[in-house]
Amino acid sequence: MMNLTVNIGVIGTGGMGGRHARNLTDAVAAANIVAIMDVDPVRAQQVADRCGGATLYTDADHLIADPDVDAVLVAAPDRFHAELTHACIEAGKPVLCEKPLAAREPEARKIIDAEVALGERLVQVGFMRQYDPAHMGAKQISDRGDNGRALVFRSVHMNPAKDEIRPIDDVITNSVIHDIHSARWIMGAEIESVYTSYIPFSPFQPKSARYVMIQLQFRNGALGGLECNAEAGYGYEVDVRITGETGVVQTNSLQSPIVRHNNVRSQWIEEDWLQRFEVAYINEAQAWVQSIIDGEATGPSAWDGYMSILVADACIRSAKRGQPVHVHAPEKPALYRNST
Ligand code: ISE
Repeated sequence: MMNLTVNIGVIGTGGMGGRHARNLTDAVAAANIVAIMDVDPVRAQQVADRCGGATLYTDADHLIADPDVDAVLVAAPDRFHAELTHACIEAGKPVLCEKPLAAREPEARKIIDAEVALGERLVQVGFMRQYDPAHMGAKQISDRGDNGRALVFRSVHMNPAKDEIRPIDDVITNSVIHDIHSARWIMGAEIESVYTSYIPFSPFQPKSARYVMIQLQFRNGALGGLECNAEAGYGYEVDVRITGETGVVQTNSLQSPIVRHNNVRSQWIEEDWLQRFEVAYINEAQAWVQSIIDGEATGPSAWDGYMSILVADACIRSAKRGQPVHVHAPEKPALYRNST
């Protein structure tokens, strides 16, 4: 049984890392930030000041090795997630790693192998939709069987416009990765094959993707459809819809009130994921801290992170080939028997 306070080191203090640091300071019980790392010392200092002070690092390995750090939150750029998570496992420290767990399947496989060799789960992956009340409610109703067997999963993921032309690999591994996890988690089934279609930002940038549609076939015979707009332009929306034998359950997850005024009915749409999933991020971090105190990892595991990347890699291959791609998944290690 750990102490009733978890001393946390945060790696990466950009938008996501800064929000996690704020949540751990203001909203998560039994959490105490003792160390912060960022290559930008000014930003790291600003976040440390916001969190009431912390030891500052510019080298992540030094933060991970700090004896005062019980657990690590990784919110560095995606390309560093796998090596940092692996370093935490080597140090025997619980880690909440933002998605994706890795940029590609082989890196994620190494993390699975390291946890299996250790014989203990230390990794939770930042699939925070699993802690979103709207998603949790939809899964609970679907699991309860109110609509009979779940036949079809659909997700719609509308991203605000960014001032960048995103390659399809990035859209899938950085954005659609959430939808892939939601599909596996809500349906409680593995994905057998994928078929990706997409619209590039322009005909002159054929490897870019502004709109991605992915058809899924699950191993249990269910179907899925993922839609991700990388350039919605009007705001940020994420919703899921599960069609069963006798009915449909779907989230209606705009959080703001509906306003009627001057013969107009309006509803403000969240600007980004930090606003839309504000509660989910707090719930996610609280569950992570509690799992550390309880000494038992919970939530999205390294296996969930691995399987999402395995499917994402298949989605990318399907986009490039223009044909369906089978997902060849290895046997799930016993360590993850309670995982999705
Ligand atoms: C971002 O990194 C997130 O994780 C958001 O949840 C997702 O909606 C967005 O597309 C990603 O870029």
